Amino acid sequence: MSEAVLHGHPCFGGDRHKYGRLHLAVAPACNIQCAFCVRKHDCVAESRPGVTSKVLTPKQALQRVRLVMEDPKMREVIRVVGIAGPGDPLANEATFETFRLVRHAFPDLLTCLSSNGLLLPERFPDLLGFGLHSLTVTINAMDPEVGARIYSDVRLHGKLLEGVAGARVLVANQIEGVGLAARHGIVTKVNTVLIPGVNEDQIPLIARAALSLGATVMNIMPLIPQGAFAAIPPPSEQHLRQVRDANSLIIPQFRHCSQCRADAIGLIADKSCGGVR
Ligand code: CLF
Ligand code: SF4
Repeated sequence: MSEAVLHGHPCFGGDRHKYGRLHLAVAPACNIQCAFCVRKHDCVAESRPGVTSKVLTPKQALQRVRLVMEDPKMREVIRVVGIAGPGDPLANEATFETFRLVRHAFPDLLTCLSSNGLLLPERFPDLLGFGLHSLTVTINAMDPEVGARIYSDVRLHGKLLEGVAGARVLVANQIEGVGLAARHGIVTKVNTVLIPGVNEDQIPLIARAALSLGATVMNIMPLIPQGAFAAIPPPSEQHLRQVRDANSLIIPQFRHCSQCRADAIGLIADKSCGGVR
């Protein structure tokens, strides 16, 4: 990991008490359905991925960056501009336009994107085109049979792929995408949702794949039970710690994730940092 990353990016080992991120919620559409995902576009009370107060256009997003960076306190804190939803960033053209606008106006801010990875291989040239700095791919299974329990459908090029067929394509594209990004010098992280009783046995397989593909860090996050997985109890803190500890023998673990909203702003440790200011 480069010094700039270590010091500046709170989700990649940078000082999370000093440096923060600004999420731009420009990406409402998604191309898969995860069993634990419920997206809301009007919620200021909930703080979790998939939630935003408002979906912004690329121009509104740039305006938001300008407003935030006018505040001297925020200017001290914000190092990263991230797009992480509320849907999948790569499934929304607005993501690319927003990054182009922000890169041009604020070349010193690190650009960061979080995706399910389905479109990574085909959209990778566009990410290289505007100089993406860091990438997160959420991989919850390596085995498509397990993936089929987590992803009810996958939509690619107008085709609906259900069950194992969809999961197989998704996993293949995630693997190809992580490898591409790491080989091109993009700092890459793999996020995995720990879903008790569903994907525990997959996690070491994901960790080994992430390491061999060139990812720098893994982030194992607890399930937030909702949607089709609403009845699954989330892992206890002790369970989560055990899984992180075990997998830290394979690849470094990021342990400070706040499972941010799509419009979060400020320090990742600050749970009140979501919502439009
Ligand atoms: Fe945002 Fe994600 Fe970039 Fe960080 S969040 S797009 S890598 S700038 Fe960070 Fe938030 Fe956890 Fe994500 S704490 S949910 S890992
Ligand atoms: Fe929700 Fe993200 Fe899964 Fe899409 S990829 S269904 S936005 S969790």
